[in-house]
This record gives sequence, C-alpha cells and structure tokens, in this order.
Amino acid sequence: MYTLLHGFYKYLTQKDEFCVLILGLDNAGKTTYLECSKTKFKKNYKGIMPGKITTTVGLNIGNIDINRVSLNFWDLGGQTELQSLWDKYYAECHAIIYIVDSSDRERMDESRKTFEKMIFNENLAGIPLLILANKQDIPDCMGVREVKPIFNQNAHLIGRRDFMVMPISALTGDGIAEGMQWLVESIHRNIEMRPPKNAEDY
Ligand code: G3D
Repeated sequence: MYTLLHGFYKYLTQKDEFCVLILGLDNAGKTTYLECSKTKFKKNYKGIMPGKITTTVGLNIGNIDINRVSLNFWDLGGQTELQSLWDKYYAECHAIIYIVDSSDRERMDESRKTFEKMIFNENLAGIPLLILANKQDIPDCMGVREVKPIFNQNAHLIGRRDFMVMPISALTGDGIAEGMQWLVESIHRNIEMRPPKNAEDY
C-alpha cells in the first residue's frame, strides 16, 4: 500500500527534467541571459547586477522550474578555445539556445559559422534550436528580419526540426518569457526522440 501511495505521490509531484545548452560567441550575452531568466522565473531569486556579470569562462549552470518541467541550463564559454568542449554536452541536451549579439555586425558571420559547425554534429540532429537575437535595446542593432536569413543559410542542416529566431534584450528582459514558452513546447514535441533525463524513474 505504501509503495502504491508513494508511487502515486511521485507521479503527481515529479517534474520532467531537461537539459538546455546556452551557446554563442563570447560577449553575446549568455551569462546575462541566464541571470535574467533566473530572475524572471525563480521565486525569491535576487539576480546579479548586470554591471557585475562577467563573461562566461568555463561553465555557468542554472535551474528553472516551469509548471511540471524542470530545465537545467548549461551556459558554456564562447571563446574559441572553449568551443571545442561544446560537443561533449550534445548527446545529453534536449534543446539549444544560441545567443547572437545583434549589435555586432562585424562578428555576425563568425557567429553563423560557429552555429554551422555546431549543428553539423550528428548528436544534435532533430534537437530544437532557438536563436535569440540579443541586445535589441541597442539602437541600429540587427532585427530578426536581418538575422534570420543569415542563419537560414544553414537550412539544409537545420532540416525539419523546431527552429525559431526571436528578438530579446537580456538586459531589459524583453522577449525572455516568449522564448522560454517556445522552448518548453518544442522540448515536449521532441520528447520521443529525447525523453526527460529522469524518464527511467517513472
Ligand atoms: P557572454 O556570457 O556571452 O560572454 P555576457 O556575455 O553576458 O557577459 O555579456 C557581455 C556584455 O554584453 C556585457 O557588457 C553585458 O552587460 C552586455 N549585454 C548582454 N546582454 C545585453 C543586452 O541585451 N543589451 C545590452 N545593451 N547589453 C547586453 P559588459 O559591458 O559588462 O562587457
């Protein structure tokens, strides 16, 4: 009887756990994005002041619970020497958030090439991709209408998976909630291909 009740309780309270990688060039705003998301979605979380956030060197991790879903975020460093570590995490992840500095036109092609190299990896086949065109608060930055065609050059590698380019400002928080909603829905759509990390506990 206890086992039955315990199992039922577990069923009612257990959250599906998923892992999301936050990737992009250094200075794109990955750390700021994760901080902003935690501030928005975690009760009582007091975020770090944007001025005190330093660029990702190594790894930042964070967890956000949304309804019955628990998202574990891995913000990996974007410097060239750290990019070689990204693929160690591909087989385990359920979605990718790729952050672009929309105000940095000079590095846009470098960002696209890094994205191309990333999605070429077979461990990411079919995995939902969310490109966040960050820093939309900066005047004269590139909007989604400019950023999207650049990354669409890799349409043959993106294929039929869930793919979206959305505008955000990690500094003001604009667009963060919409992106998170898309992410959760896409992860659910792909659940047969990549079941939750804790699926075997059910
Ligand atoms: P990274 O983790 O991808 O390396 P960071 O990037 O999160 O450290 O951000 C790099 C710089 O971009 C930081 O400025 C940060 O404040 C800024 N930034 C991040 N997101 C936004 C945004 O949406 N709008 C604006 N205007 N700036 C943003 P500093 O000056 O500390 O280097």
